Amino acid sequence: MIKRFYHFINGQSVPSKSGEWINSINPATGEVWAQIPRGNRADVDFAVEAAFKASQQTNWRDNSVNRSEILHGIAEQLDNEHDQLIEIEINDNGKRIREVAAQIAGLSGWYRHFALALTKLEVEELNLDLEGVSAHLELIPYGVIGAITAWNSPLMIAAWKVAPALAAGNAVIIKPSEMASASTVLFAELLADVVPNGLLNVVTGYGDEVGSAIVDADAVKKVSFTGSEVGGSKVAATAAKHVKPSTLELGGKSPQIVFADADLDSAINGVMSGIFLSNGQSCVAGSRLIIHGKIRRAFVERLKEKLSRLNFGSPLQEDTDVGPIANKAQYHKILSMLDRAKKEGAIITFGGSNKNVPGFEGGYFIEPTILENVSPSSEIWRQEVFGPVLCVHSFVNKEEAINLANDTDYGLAAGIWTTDEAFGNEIASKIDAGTVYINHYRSVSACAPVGGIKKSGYGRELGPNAIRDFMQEKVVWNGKLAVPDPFAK
Ligand code: TXE
Repeated sequence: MIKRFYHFINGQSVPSKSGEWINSINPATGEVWAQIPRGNRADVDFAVEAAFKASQQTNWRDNSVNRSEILHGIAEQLDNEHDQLIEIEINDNGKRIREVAAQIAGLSGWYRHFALALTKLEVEELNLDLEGVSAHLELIPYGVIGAITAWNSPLMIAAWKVAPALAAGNAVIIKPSEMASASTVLFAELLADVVPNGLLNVVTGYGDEVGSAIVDADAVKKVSFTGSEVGGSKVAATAAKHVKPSTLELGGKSPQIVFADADLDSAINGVMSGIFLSNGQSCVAGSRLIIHGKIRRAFVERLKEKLSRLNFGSPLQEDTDVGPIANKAQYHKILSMLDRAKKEGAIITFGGSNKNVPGFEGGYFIEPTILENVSPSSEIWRQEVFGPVLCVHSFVNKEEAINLANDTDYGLAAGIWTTDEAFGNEIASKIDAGTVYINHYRSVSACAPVGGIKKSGYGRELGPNAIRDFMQEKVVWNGKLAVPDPFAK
């Protein structure tokens, strides 16, 4: 039975006005398991109208409804219902249950964090260098926020946008990826009795139909986007046309730099988790291993040995190590990039092909892959693969390591492995990236901003300013002295 999901607008599940549907394919089997509405501008207009109306309610804007309590309510509902969301997200994007369960169990934490952070937002008195006046800063919500998300971690990416945006007093319209929309729709439905109508809406469909219409809508005053560089640059262009801000969290080509003094067990595990968890379909995937020449051979041999023990299978199975790639387009993109890499001279020293997994013959499985002899000018070294592909390059000194790491259009994350803490910090200060990890990889916290430099995007999510980023500043001046005649002679 193919399950149908709907848009969620103004507290109700509604089909698309077009009456058209998009098939959701289960990447483990290659079969259609659900359908989502193919939204259009009319659906977006409907959602924008509802969101605008909801965002203008005085008790929401001035927080007399207690937004913090509503966020706590979201967290509680997520804790009660998270099991339902896990399987649905896996059906859509094929991520392993161990990873998805951990992510979804953690969702309530993001909402609770912002419920608390909201209570600490205050009207700020400004310290002026002027006499006879005082001024204070008020923070006002934008109104309606457009949240456009990607297929790799739909609910976690949504949480990073929805929680602070609601905390700030906005209404939100989420456009999940057409490749993995179901969990976001169910999430909104589960909150029907928790979040007042119109404040949380989901419109599904294609980026150039629904996504672009959201960015183009006058009442949408800010857009937060996670996805590809191409999508992000279109979003930014449309947003600029309307003079509205956008935050872009885009791709990466993150380096993992391993120095000769590194704790090799940790470094190997860190490099593995950086690139092979989620099949490398993670914005911070540590896809370039830059390693001291002295330890390279032994390091790669140990990596290969560990990879050879991983078992492929259903992402719903607890003991599966490698599930499918999230969708057919991504599967073909990875395989064709591997083909071109070989033509450019890279040598595949592990994996390199698709994988036939018994019982899942229609699934999109690819072997974890290690490429050596990779030229720093080749496509595979420079472009984001978003797949389980690790490119290896050695260095002889720290200057070469830093140059290799920074010679990229991206700047999302980087890993540094060394037992010398001061040296690690010195290298970190020279790496161009929004996040640098020393002797671990992948931590995220609501207290630490996430985002990129260069073509990895701009603006930040999470961190101490996350709620303020969804608000605008207004300065209110108070005169304390009689105002003199400006033309007095
Ligand atoms: O991204 P898209 P895709 C990278 C990764 C991957 C590639 C393509 O390299 O191979 O992007 O993935 C919406 N106006 N990342 O095709 O198309 C789209 O519908 C408004 C990195 O999924 O950018 C979806 O909801 N919206 C990334 C979202 O944007 C538009 C995670 C992302 O889709 C739009 C995913 C438009 N014109 C992919 N065009 C990361 N940083 O983690 C598309 N969309």
